[in-house]
Amino acid sequence: MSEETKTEDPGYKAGTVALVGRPNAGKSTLMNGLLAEKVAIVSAKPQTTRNRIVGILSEPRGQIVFYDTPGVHRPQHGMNRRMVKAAQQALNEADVVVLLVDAAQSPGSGDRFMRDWVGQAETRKIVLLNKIDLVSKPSLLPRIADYAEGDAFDEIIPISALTGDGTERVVDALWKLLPEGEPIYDPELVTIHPERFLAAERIREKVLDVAREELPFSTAVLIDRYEEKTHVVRIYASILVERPGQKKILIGQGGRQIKAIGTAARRDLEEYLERKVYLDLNVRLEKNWRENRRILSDLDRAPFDVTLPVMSAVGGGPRQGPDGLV
Ligand SMILES: Nc1nc2c(ncn2[C@@H]2O[C@H](COP(=O)(O)OP(=O)(O)OP(=O)(O)O)[C@@H](O)[C@H]2O)c(=O)[nH]1
Ligand SMILES: [Mg+2]
Repeated sequence: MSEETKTEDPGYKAGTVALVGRPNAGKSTLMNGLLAEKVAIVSAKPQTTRNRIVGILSEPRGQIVFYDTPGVHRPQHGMNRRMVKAAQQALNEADVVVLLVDAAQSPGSGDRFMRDWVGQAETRKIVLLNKIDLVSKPSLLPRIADYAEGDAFDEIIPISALTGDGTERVVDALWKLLPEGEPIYDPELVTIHPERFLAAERIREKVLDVAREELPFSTAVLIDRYEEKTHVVRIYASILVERPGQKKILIGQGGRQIKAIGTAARRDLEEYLERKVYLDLNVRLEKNWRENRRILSDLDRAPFDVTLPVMSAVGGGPRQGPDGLV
């Protein structure tokens, strides 16, 4: 950062905030809402976020660097162990931890686990009771009392990440808890991830929109080739599946399903990249990819690595031919 962009303001705050919680609690929705920009993908399916996603909020009073994290769950695959580890690491590294709770679901053992897990963190912490647009106010009272017990949390704030209700209070509370300091990133940035990763995420979001049963958990998107021209971006991506039956479902009768995914993804990408997008989707069978170290390490690096080789995907070799040309 150049000298000129540094702030001399002694009151300037800067720090990191980890958003953690169970899958589907609304972490990504909240981060996007606070940034007023779609950085993280969102879906009604649990376990949507798979890596730490960085979102940057810069204001005259300071900079908040958010870590959106994968929902914490009992991991049954290598991929899921990495997801939970990513959440743990973000929690360990952040200046402030924000626990999101889905207040529209009745409390259970998963919520108690999260409360204790976050409660033990040696940082300042806030708990947010999210989705209050779906619940009656009185029903929140016992939950607020529950989180107030033991004084583990600095604040307990009911919000709706979807409507924005209460979220201003969250930002005010964060400013209070964050340390003074220099901006961590260039205040012009809203995220640090390469476009090609965010493009892959947006494609995966469209897959999640249509996928059912096991499919959401068994798919991943790898960018095989990403070519940027002045007026067009050409994206060649593989959607990984684990079983032949899943490939069939994702392609659909006469290619209908993959075409619908491709059309929705292309529209979204054109809006995001502000250019025409040529999108080639290829459904690829990779048995047990969720245990495959090479694929997992490629997927781990993708959010931060702009120098991934053009054909980063395992299996290598020529593409199987486009079955999702749009
Ligand atoms: N009604 C309502 N729905 C919400 C709210 N916040 C999030 N949602 C919905 O809850 C679902 C999950 O939201 P996400 O933001 O993807 O949740 P997440 O915590 O990031 O989930 P993972 O990435 O799977 O851990 C989506 O369908 C959102 O639209 C809210 O305040 N009210
Ligand atoms: Mg998420």
